[in-house]
Amino acid sequence: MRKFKGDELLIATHNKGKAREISDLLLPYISKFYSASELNLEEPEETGATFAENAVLKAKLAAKDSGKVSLADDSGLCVNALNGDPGVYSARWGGKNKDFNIAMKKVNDALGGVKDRSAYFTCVLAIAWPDGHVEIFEGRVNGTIVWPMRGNMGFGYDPIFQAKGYDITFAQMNPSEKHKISHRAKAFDLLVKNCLKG
Ligand code: ITT
Repeated sequence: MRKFKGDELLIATHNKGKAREISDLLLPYISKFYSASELNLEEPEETGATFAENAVLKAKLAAKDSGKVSLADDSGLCVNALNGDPGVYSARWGGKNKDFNIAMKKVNDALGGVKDRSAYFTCVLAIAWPDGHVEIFEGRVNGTIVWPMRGNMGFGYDPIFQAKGYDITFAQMNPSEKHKISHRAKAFDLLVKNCLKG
């Protein structure tokens, strides 16, 4: 596995909520971050059929366009009774305006009266070097879809996701609490252990 030895990293995301969480999680390890939007990098079309394909596509393109080692995150909410939807389409369920109130309502409406409201968030991180080398890591957190929405922290689907063993949603948790258990935090643990340390 290739180690990242530099101290500058490009975060290949145009999602502000994600960028905030990623910089929180990487703060102890990286001294300088760039973001894809700050460098005016084009937002690629996510044509992959899986989280891993999309994460690799985003990281490789950013590394090629910027010449910097780039980290991409492809993530989403998978609802078991909906056969894993919205899944890789999680961002797209918010429509053109990325309105997650609409997306969350769509999830709840699709569930209707179904008893099984189990779901998980997944996060695949891809770190790509300008020479095309890539490493990938995945994290998941299991939980339940709740309704109505609760809380105003976090981003995306956080107001309707309650992790297993908790009675508050991700949007009701302080960021430091979410960072202890989230799908993103788990993927980051693997990234740090395998690529950033030693
Ligand atoms: P980039 O591709 O530019 O990173 P994006 O928002 O398009 O931004 P994705 O394609 O990975 O990112 O879509 C993931 C969606 O899943 C994202 O828009 C959120 O709505 C949702 N999501 C991912 N992680 C989440 C989290 O921790 N809490 C709530 N929602 C999350």
